[in-house]
Amino acid sequence: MNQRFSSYIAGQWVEGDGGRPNENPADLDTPVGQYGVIDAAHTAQAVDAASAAAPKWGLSNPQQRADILDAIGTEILARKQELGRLLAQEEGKTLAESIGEAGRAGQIFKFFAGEALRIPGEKLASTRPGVDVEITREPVGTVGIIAPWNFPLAIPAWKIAPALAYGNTVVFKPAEIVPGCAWAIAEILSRAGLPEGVFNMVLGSGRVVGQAMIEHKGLDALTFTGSVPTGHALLKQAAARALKVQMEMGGKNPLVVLADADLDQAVECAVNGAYYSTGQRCTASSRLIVEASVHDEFAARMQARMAKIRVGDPLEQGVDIGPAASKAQLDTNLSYIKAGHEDGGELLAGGEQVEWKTRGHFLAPTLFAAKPSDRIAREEIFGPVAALLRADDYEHALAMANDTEFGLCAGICTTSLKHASHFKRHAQAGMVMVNLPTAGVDPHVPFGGRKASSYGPREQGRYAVEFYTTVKTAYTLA
Ligand code: TXE
Repeated sequence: MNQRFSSYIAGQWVEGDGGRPNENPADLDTPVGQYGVIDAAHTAQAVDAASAAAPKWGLSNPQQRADILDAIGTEILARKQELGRLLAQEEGKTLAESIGEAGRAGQIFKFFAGEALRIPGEKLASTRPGVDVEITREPVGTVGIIAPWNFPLAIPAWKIAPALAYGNTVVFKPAEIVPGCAWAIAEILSRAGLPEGVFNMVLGSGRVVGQAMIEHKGLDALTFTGSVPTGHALLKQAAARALKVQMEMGGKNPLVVLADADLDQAVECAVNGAYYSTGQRCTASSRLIVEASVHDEFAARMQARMAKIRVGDPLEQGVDIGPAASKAQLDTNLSYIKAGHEDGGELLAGGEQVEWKTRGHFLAPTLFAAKPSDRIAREEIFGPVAALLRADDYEHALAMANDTEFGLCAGICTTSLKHASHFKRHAQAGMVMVNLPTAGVDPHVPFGGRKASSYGPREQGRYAVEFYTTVKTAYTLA
């Protein structure tokens, strides 16, 4: 395949400037396609088009919105193999994971098709005689979506679908290295019956296109998923102009393994959570906190299990882990492996690049026995590199789990109801997993974290209504 991916603005395809290669991180000599980037002026046109379409779309019949979203979901589900293949080639996730993600994107559109018909409201008696009070929800207006590369179908889906369901218009900016998936989504939406300007997709850099979007006065709200530094920079700009924002940023998620855990199950949770999707999940388990009495046994079982993990081309059968999504991400991973050694960690597995038939960003899944103060145990890496930490007992493990600037997800493997219940209550995270990998969530319930991981209302499920609508309180004297 060597396709050219372009932007979609006001119902038209806009080629943009230059043919930038869209790399396949598993085969650098065979790009997936090319894409053109647009400039600030084109971005402004996209926000103008979305603003112009917002009043009418905001008052559209919810059945119309439901039907459109349902049809989009149906098409994505019917084409999940093909879309999954594109995702695997462009981002490097294994084909099975990529098809799963495409399926999830389809389900999310279907979920929000239903939600379009269930926009909640309340009617209360007033404190004044004869007065009724109604609380209704209305669209925010024009929503800017800035998305990362690690879930190039699912994250756009969980932002675009609720935005449209609740009557907002959209300008969607994907990450630079995944234009193909963004184009595929836009292509499906372009045929779904949305009025002109309701959905726009803009390809280009964060610095030019992302900035032009945020600075445009027509934008009413911004939803962002990405790194902490970018998120915080955007938060300041949003605050300066009182823009409604929702931010999903990093994680440094702990998986606690207690002495009473089923160790085979704990190893599977750790391998899945730390290494699947090449560790490129904000919910990845990057700190494995193990009770001292089973620490060495757990380490040995991890080494044995990790020796069986196959790294390679995500399209090939039997491959468990694909490449890092980009050279920049691979370099980050390698720099943290160096930091792991420098800080005195003991390398238990991996630590080096992997040769494959094609040139790609392949890295062996890596495990260090580390200290809680080591950089690999404190900073988000976003690659297949995890730190194994020793805890004296449950209380110590819980304290270590919470000793982080992040608070997205926390997991525990235990057969103790007492410890599981205590952990669910005391883990300082937006999501908690018991005997499950920290990564892997349902699409119909809230997703998000605390502390530096998230800002603003939760995403997904019925809680998405908080961000994508604004509340109106109306008083009537009958
Ligand atoms: O993120 P960025 P990148 C972390 C992870 C990864 C690192 C870098 O640690 O290694 O971030 O990834 C847009 N104005 N996560 O560079 O820069 C950008 O174009 C407006 C964790 O991809 O935050 C892209 O669309 N927009 C995270 C989006 O922001 C700007 C998932 C994210 O890019 C912009 C992804 C600007 N000035 C990365 N600068 C998670 N935990 O889920 C950039 N962008």
